[in-house]
Amino acid sequence: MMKEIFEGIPVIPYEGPASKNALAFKFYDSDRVIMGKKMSEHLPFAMAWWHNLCAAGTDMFGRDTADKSFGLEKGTMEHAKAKVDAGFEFMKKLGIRYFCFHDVDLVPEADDIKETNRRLDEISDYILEKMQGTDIKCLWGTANMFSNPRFMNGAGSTNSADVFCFAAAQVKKALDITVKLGGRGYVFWGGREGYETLLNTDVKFEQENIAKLMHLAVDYGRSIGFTGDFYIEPKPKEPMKHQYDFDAATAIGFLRQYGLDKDFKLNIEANHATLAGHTFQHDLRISAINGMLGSIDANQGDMLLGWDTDEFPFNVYDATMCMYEVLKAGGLTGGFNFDSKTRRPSYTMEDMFHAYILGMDTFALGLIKAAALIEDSRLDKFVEDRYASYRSGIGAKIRSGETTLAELAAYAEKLGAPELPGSGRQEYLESIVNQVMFN
Ligand code: XUL
Ligand code: CO
Repeated sequence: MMKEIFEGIPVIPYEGPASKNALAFKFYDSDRVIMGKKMSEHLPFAMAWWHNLCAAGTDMFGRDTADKSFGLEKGTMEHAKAKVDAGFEFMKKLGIRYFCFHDVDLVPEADDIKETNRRLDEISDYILEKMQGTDIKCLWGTANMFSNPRFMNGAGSTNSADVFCFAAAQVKKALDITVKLGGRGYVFWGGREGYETLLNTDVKFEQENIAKLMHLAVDYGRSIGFTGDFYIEPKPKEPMKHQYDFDAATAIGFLRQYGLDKDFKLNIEANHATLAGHTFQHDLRISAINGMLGSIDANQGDMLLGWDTDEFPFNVYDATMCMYEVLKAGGLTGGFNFDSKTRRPSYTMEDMFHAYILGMDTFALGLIKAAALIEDSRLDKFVEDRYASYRSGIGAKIRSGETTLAELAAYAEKLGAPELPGSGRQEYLESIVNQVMFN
């Protein structure tokens, strides 16, 4: 039997809202049926390899606080395997069925890409072995094309054709591994695809090249049997001053302009949406109404801080509004990846579990409350009634396109002046939300 890594931490049980046990779920009850589906099906949670198994609390002002060596020397293949062991033990104890990875989260990057790829073959064989007899799979994979100095000017958007080829090589290998591990999706987060100053940048040229890299990825992915979705993960800033995939609307426009919209959907991250000056719900809605809501990076930012803090989701209102969008969109083809990290002072192994229990319970509560809001139906009814004037008469003609500007102008002149459009009733609707949240 393999040595237990998270000693003293049991399989996390569901104990219900009254439990005071720190290592138990209070709301995430995997088999509970909500609107005809089990919670575990509504909420395909994923562990982010980078934050959970790699990040150790380093920030710009200080080194690691957490020990993620798992008893082995970092930077070795033994340590890479220990991370796999730790990851699988962690997921099993929490009942998590998916993981997400960047290529270089899995293995230490070598100087020569051939050696990095050999290491990726070795580790993915090992992961496959660990997957056997479990229901754990890959949610999505991606290539880290932002940490290595060669990507300082971007990957697809780089000024160097040689660097572009390195990006292509990493995408190819990350796709191979994603397919090998049964991945549902493949993500392009823009990384350094953006610019610092227009004085040295040809924006059109760079965007065309990003699209070229994505087309090449789609062609290659389909050729090796990848049937899942490709995703863009929008983000407005960090690390570049201006990122090309600013928000959902920008990314959708880009995908359509370059003919990528059949193969791509979006992976919406809460903290990225708020950095773009939107609510999380806004970017989910924009994705959903365009048929492009694919997957979610579940985290939250801090409104007092202007950067990507990647905190574990705690805000139940936001999680409720997220699940409201997800339920209305008919669910996700992807899942909920905790692109979240424990705070620097939360450095113990137990904190890793507290963090996931918090995140999973927050989304479970969000699911329960979103279903209750839909079943309550007062919000839906209000929105339906609000647009009633378009269901008959001149409104119906506008909707069906059977009118002209001249006809509408004549109608308005006959009217003299319209009545006010009706109260938006925001405060009333917010009180319904509170009533449902705390009934
Ligand atoms: C960065 C971020 C990434 C992507 C994957 O802000 O969210 O971790 O999710 O590259
Ligand atoms: Co993310």
